[in-house]
Amino acid sequence: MKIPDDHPRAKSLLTREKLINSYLEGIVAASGLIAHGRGEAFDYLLGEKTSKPALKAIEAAAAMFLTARKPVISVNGNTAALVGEEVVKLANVTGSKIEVNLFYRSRARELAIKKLLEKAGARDVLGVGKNASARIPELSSERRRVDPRGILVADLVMVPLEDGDRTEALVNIGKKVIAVDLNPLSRTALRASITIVDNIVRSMPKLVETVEELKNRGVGKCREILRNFDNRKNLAKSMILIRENLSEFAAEGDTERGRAM
Ligand code: PTJ
Repeated sequence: MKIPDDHPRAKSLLTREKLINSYLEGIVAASGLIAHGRGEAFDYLLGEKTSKPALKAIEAAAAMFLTARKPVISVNGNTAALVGEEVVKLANVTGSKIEVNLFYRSRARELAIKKLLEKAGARDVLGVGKNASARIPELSSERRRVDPRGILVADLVMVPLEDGDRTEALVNIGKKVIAVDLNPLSRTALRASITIVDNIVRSMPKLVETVEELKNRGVGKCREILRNFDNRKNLAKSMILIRENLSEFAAEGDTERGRAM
């Protein structure tokens, strides 16, 4: 179906279309469509733009990438479908590895995601087939299967659009975790070292840009940014923003009612 360019929600509808097509191509899991709907609801409450706390988290995430020794970007179906190209760009500018890690793991989906990433320019996609031979302790889901050259030995793992249990397990085994999650209340958001509460479609290009800018300012600057970043405090700011947006919407409604009365 052609989405009219002048539709007020054209952007959002195009993103949905992308996910549906990727679902039909075997990249996105059926649950991934539901997960996106939950994200959309939070995005609405956040005003559908990259907020100040999100920008702060993006800056901290860029600093963490630039001071990491073995960073890995973990890719699931939704991430591949929505920002496959940006994942490859981010890996290139940060020297990160890319690893496929799926909750609903199947050989067909692993291969479809690998193909998509390779088409976007990735050279070595980890975590596919027998390469996901290591296990993360404390995890019983399919997410426990990792690549011994990637997540297993990483000091930093980026986990966009994650479901809570793995973030907790990764933190418990001493890894730093960067999450991207529109829900500031999720277990992933609360347990990650840095949580970017923003739509991945907006935040990934911004993260690439920020890494490129910060690269020229040296490791000292990165360390200073990280020293001054507090994830829980920053998450609280996203929650306050939702509250303020709701108050504003409610106040507008009240005025309308007032005028009508
Ligand atoms: O590809 P697989 O097999 O690994 O499965 C991936 C899904 C997404 C199905 C799986 O990880 C899952 O079930 O995730 P959850 O528990 O639904 O969590 C996904 C989180 O991502 C939710 O908190 C959503 O709010 C958030 N989210 C959804 N879409 C976006 C998002 N955050 C940022 N940008 C989005 N576009």
